[in-house]
Amino acid sequence: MNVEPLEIHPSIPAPSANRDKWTVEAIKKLFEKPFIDLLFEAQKTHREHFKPNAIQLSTLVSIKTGGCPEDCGYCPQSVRFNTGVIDDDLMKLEEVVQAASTAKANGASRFCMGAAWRGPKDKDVVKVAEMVTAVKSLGLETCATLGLLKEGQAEVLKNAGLDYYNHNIDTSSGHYEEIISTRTQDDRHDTLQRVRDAGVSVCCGGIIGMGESRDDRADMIVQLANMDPYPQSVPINNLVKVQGTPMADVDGIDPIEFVRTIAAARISMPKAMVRLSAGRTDMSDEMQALCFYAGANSVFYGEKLLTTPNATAYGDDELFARLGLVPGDDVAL
Ligand code: SAM
Ligand code: DTB
Ligand code: SF4
Repeated sequence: MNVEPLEIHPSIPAPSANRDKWTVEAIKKLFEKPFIDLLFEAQKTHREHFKPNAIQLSTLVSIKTGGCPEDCGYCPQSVRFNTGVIDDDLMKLEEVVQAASTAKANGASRFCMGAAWRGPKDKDVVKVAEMVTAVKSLGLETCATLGLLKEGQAEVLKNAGLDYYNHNIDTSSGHYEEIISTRTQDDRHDTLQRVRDAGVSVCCGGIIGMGESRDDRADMIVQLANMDPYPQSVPINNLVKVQGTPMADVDGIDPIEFVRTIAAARISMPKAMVRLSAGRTDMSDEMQALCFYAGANSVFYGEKLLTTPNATAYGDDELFARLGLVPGDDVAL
């Protein structure tokens, strides 16, 4: 009997080993482990793929500040909240190059350009593309976070030399609507797909400490870990509570629970860079050390995040020296 070869429609994605690999139950089981066991497993996983004492440094710059039409409840740059952030137009190319040169001289290996847009217009993308090319020519890895991307925009950035695009899912699917109403999480997944399709590496994570439950944290990690492929870079932010935002007075996260979240990210996304991102000013050195032990191997380095203060470079240098952590971009085995 003649059997016709099975024709797979080109629009149907090929089966993937990663899709649906993790369940919320499996991630919750990780969270429920005794702390020492969880950290040991995370550290073992970490050592299979990364040098245990290496840390990568990224520096952020806000290339367009404030006046954003979106209503992300955590964000000091939303036009809807009175936070005292002073709006600023898109930075000039020379200013960005200057900031990137300084970041490089200070030891950063990745430079991330953030803009307070819902998403860029095509003419904005052309300008950011010029910045990307100029920053890349300094020998830095490039990252941009510009909001939702329309068709074709990721390709323009890729052609300019963009290495990473940061776009976070922020929280669980269930908690999301408590935080943001002007864009859905699906909108974010669409942008992430555009980034992947253009061949740009994905930097995607979220924020902890926004009043979410452990189930929410597990759901967020599952969404990240089941991306196909999972993000190359996973920023885990501790909410920076900014006066004037709806999240200014939310109860903070238990530090041990935060460390557990880092460990769950490391175990479920073994080869990703896990970045201990915003919110380090509220963390003790000991908490940060636990995060590094749990598998975080990157931080934002420099006095400022986008609009809020970061841990100081001086304090970080001291902390890395105390812990024997060696900054550099060569962190993978
Ligand atoms: N406007 C673009 C967007 O939202 O996609 C890019 C910049 S936005 C500031 C990038 C990310 O920073 C947000 O998705 C959020 O995860 C994080 N972020 C913003 N404000 C924060 C805060 N107060 N604390 C912690 N993370 C924050
Ligand atoms: C990410 O996950 N965290 C960074 C970066 N990606 C763009 C932003 C943190 C912003 C903290 C609040 C501020 O400084 O405005
Ligand atoms: Fe705008 Fe981004 Fe802030 Fe949301 S997180 S308000 S999109 S700058």
